[in-house]
Amino acid sequence: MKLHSIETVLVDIPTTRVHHLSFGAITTQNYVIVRVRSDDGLVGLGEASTIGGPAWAEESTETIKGIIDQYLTPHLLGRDPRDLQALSALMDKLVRGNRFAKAAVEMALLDLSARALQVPAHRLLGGQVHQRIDLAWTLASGDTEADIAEGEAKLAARLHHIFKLKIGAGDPAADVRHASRIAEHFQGRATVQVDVNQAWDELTATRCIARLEAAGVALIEQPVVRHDVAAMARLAARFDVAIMADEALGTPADALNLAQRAAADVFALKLTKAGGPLATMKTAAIAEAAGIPCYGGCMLETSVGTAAYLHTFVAIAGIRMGCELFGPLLLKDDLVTHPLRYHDGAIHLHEGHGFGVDIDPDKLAHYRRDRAPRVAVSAA
Ligand code: MUC
Ligand code: MG
Repeated sequence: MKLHSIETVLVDIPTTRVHHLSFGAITTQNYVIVRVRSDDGLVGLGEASTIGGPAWAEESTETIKGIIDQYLTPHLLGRDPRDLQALSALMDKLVRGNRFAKAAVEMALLDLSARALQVPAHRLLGGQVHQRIDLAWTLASGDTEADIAEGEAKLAARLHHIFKLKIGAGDPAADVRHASRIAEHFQGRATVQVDVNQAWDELTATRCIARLEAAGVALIEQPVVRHDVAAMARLAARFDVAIMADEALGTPADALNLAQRAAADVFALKLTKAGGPLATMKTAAIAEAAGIPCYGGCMLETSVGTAAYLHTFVAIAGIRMGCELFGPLLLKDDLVTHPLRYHDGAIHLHEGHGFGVDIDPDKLAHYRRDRAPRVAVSAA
């Protein structure tokens, strides 16, 4: 079997509401959809999702597409897509960094390989250890009472019992009041955690985390800038509340560094920031060796990327802190013929070969950027 073509399509899909993060507010999510085809006509799907363009990490959908088209595709065509390890190593040799781009391609190669072998993608990663994964929802409307109402609706629908709040955009004291009010409101009925997305310095983090911990917040995600591993280690040592590494944890080498320095109690895994499913599995192995539990993070993927993440996460025993694969639920529309199933506070695996999802051609035609230009990000 040989790789015949690699197609990259830029897609923009509006969100159901404004999503506020420490660095901006999102009304539209941006994607690169990767479609690889083999010489015998099979198709594999991958996706790179960015939040706020290059505001969360360095890559934007435009750079991802450029890297794939210009620097990866010419070297991958003609190769056997089932040589996942070899092609992953080749991509690392050809392109330094740009892990979102490589992840999207590797996802598509994995999907294609699994379809060729007529097995679910998780089989190629060692098989499924989780039947379901608890599913967090992110409350980020920018308004405390609106967040509480949204959380109540999610609880009533039995969709979620873990809520993540996005804070760090404004006055830290106001953020603490906002998060404390929500944590106290849902106490005993839902778990509340916060994602600061690198917004605080260590002093601010020390003061705020003490108050968040007292209010019952269960987990603090990426409180300080990603390179300040020393500050994360001091915070992790100082507080009982779990400190989770997100932006600080990209590669398996980052995982090793964080583990050796005891700089995080929990690792947030994401296929894109790691560089693909294989690097995510390596990161999870380091976490397991270090006794660090993992959380299944997301970048607000469509059902394409979400299915890729899910097939990887169900194969990782160390995912014990739930996941946030709710991207499709925050989008006004999706790209696949059969969206993923959500119920009883969890996301459930699709049956089928590969990732088990197929592109709906009408949806792709409607949302692809070269047919319908859309605004990417609005300022906070
Ligand atoms: C992040 O930093 O975890 C995923 C969902 C969300 O609301 O933000 C993210 C990215
Ligand atoms: Mg995060």
